[in-house]
Amino acid sequence: MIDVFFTPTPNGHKVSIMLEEVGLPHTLIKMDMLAGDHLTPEYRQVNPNGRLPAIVDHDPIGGGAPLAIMESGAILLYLADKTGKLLPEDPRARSLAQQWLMWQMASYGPMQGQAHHFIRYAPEGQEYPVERYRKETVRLLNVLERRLSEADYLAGEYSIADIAAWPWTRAIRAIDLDLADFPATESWFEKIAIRPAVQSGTGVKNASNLSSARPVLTEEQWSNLFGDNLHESARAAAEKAHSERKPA
Ligand SMILES: N[C@@H](CCC(=O)N[C@@H](CS)C(=O)NCC(=O)O)C(=O)O
Repeated sequence: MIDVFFTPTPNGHKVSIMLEEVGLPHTLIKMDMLAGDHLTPEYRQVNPNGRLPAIVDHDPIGGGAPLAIMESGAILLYLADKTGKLLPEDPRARSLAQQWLMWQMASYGPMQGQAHHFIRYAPEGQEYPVERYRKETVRLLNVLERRLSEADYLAGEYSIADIAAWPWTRAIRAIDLDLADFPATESWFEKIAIRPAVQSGTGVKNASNLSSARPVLTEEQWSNLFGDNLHESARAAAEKAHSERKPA
């Protein structure tokens, strides 16, 4: 059994979709980020970075004690390893899957994540970062569009690279971008959206239904997501670990 520390965001959906695709039994532990569930010392034992998602595999590859894994890309690689599914065997296709997975983890997710922050959460009127991150997201969508114009899937066949990029492509609607401007990406998106594992992993039949409303947060919720509570939890964890360090 695998515990999934889960929130229904693009990074969370990568893992819930993957687990449905490979058919591994799992328990979703719903974490309320607004309430600061991710800031506790207990959760930091699972994910030292204090972010979501993370998993704990109680029956890990190689046996032994339960294994905690952070970072959605590392989780996808681990689950592919564990099941022998969705990471091609062929060395070229395997490398392509890894390349596009790293591209999503290093660029497509983080740049778009910043666009979401400045468009939907930061104080309004900050034109430069809004323009910078929305344009960077459009650039990355053009990179995706080029690739998907020459191949049906990112690695040639459906793989963890598509599972990583799909939820972030779904999210562009919330920053007022239109998938219709990227036709090859749109047809790839629709093809994946009707997969049963994607529908059960996201809990929705219509992947296009994604709100772009600007959330209204209390001060406490803001602090848990972006402010002092978030930063203090990381500082306190480092201080505690330092004070418990054994002399060399
Ligand atoms: N690179 C990480 C990013 C994780 C991440 O930033 N997750 C967001 C939710 S999608 C989060 O935990 N936000 C809470 C916070 O920033 O404190 C991954 O792919 O797992």
